Amino acid sequence: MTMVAPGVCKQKGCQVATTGLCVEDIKPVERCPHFQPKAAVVINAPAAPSTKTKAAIENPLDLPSGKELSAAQANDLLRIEGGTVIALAGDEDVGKTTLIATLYDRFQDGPCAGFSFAGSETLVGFELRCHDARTSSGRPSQETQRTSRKAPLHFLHLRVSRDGPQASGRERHNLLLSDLSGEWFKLAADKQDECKKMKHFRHADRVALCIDGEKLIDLKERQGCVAVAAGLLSNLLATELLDQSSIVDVLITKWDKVELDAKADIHKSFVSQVELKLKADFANRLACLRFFRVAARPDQGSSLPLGYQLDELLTAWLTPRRQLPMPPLRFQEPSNLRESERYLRRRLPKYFEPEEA
Ligand SMILES: Nc1nc2c(ncn2[C@@H]2O[C@H](COP(=O)(O)OP(=O)(O)OP(=O)(O)O)[C@@H](O)[C@H]2O)c(=O)[nH]1
Ligand SMILES: [Mg+2]
Repeated sequence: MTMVAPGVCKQKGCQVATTGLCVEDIKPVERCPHFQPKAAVVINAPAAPSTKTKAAIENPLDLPSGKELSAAQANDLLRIEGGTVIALAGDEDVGKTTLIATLYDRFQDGPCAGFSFAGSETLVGFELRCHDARTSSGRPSQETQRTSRKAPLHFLHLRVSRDGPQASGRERHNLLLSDLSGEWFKLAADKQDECKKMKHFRHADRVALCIDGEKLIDLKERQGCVAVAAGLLSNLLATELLDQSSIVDVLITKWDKVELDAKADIHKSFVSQVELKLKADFANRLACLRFFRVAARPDQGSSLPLGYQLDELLTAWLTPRRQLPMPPLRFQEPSNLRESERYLRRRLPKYFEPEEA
């Protein structure tokens, strides 16, 4: 209910504040020189529920959705438990999301690469991604929903474990896999300004750059898809999101399509040439550049198993990386440096001018 208090009057005997009537009988009361209007006051109106209250009613414990982790949530998990971050990259439809979903699916039948499933903070997200590929979805063919370009960067999480060295109990590892629409990678391959936005690459332990095997066997498509992969690597290096400490795995996806093609041998030799060219152009600018031929979800006619080569990939991803040797000093250090300055010079020598000979 809304009531408006009329105002007050200083005149002796005037009860305008309670009756609304002027002692001088001036109408309307606002015209009386002694009348002082009050600000309109809303009394007894039920308070509109704040958005916070509404959210608290819908999700009283503020539980995570289980669909995916934001970059901030992934950071929190890494800070508390540690883990390995894999930044997936590659053009639209190359098979990034399918690879993530199949990695989870592989654990449904038992251990994978010696590791057992030990939980996930994004179970709902994995199940949603796997659903369309399963017969229970009622779809005639295996499909994965396209990742929306509007979806911000997000991560899927797998916790795996295996017996550690004797008496040390079970080892547990967290794997965080980024999922981002291929449209962003196409832009990033084209323009360095777009590439700069992909800051998560700087913090990734490994990059998995996917090239579409189905396009590599198509004469009209193959040069274009190699150009996107090379452009992306080149821009990630130029923008210093990757450098000589980065590990990049190039994944030739949908390998079942290559194997099934009538001209498989010719296509395999083209793929080998592509791998050699990428190695020649980029290997010495990275800590490691390796190649895997994978089929996350082979077509039904293929003899390749579900998740072909994913065990090898998982082993590589979960192997602790070797400590990089300290880069050799390229110049004489001044003797009066503080220890922190000495350390900076060793770690980031490119930011210091070499001493005059
Ligand atoms: N034959 C075959 N098809 C595959 C394989 N992996 C993925 N696909 C199919 O390729 C299509 C695209 O896969 P996605 O995983 O959605 O590709 P994406 O890279 O995530 O695409 P965006 O989200 O658009 O960037 C889907 O229809 C998959 O079923 C594979 O190993 N073999
Ligand atoms: Mg996707």
